[in-house]
Amino acid sequence: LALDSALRQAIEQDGLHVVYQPKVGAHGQLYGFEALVRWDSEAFGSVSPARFIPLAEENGLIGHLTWFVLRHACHQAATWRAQGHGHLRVAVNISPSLFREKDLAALVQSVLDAAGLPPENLELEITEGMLMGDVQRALAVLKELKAMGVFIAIDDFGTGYSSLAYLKRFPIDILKVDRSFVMECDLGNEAVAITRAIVSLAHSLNLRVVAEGVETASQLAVLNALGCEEFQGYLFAKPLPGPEAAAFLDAAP
Ligand code: G
Ligand code: G
Ligand code: MN
Ligand code: NA
Repeated sequence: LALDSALRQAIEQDGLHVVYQPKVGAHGQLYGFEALVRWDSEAFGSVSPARFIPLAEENGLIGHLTWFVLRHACHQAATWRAQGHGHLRVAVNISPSLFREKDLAALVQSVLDAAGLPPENLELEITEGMLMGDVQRALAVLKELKAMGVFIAIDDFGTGYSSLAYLKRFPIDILKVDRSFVMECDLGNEAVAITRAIVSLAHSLNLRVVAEGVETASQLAVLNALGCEEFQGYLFAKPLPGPEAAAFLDAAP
């Protein structure tokens, strides 16, 4: 069995699962979770999404895969909501090809309806690259999603080519500072200057800032001093299976 056929099978037969990585404030308060897909294949072992997401994009499977993750994430968020955690946002990564090809707003609306989840509990993470290319289309899709009440975050920010002028045109709520800057922000090199510039740009546009890939207390101290609102990374928790995420939730202040 080839990897792509195995992936197709896994997607069709619920062979994937979703894990949840917390996003917290400086005092440990919980804002939400990022949903990340996982695949433990019988034939190939545990395959990284860095490998199978591009494969899904090439093979026309990304729509199905994203629908799977969205359904699981929204169902999970609806469960947490019913348990009294109505303020939590669950974030789902949206691939460029899906963003270009499918009616994303309709897909998202149908999943929200089925899960009975209010739109403000859902955040979509897109990358800077999606705002390039067909700008009019990107703008139209994002406006539609915004009008529904869903939150929009720009993932891996700082690695693409967005300019300030560009960002201002799009209805965005959140910037996620790429891990490559977070990793070096306490080393006294240019990473801290870049991170400071990103935070200041974000705040001038009234966006919240999430630092991703925070691994050490020293990074956290720098990022907190720079004004980042939310933190995500191994310092707090790895991506957790649903039940462990629930335990993390119960332990949060
Ligand atoms: O979870 P991990 O760090 O292994 O993810 C590797 C890459 O795969 C990251 O770029 C992440 O954004 C991406 N990824 C993980 N889950 C999903 C998903 O559900 N959809 C999409 N499009 N990308 C994902
Ligand atoms: O591209 P995106 O930002 O969605 O990718 C998130 C990826 O980063 C996930 O695969 C997740 O497992 C990984 N990740 C999350 N926190 C950390 C961290 O603190 N350190 C490292 N090295 N990777 C992380
Ligand atoms: Mn992400
Ligand atoms: Na990222």
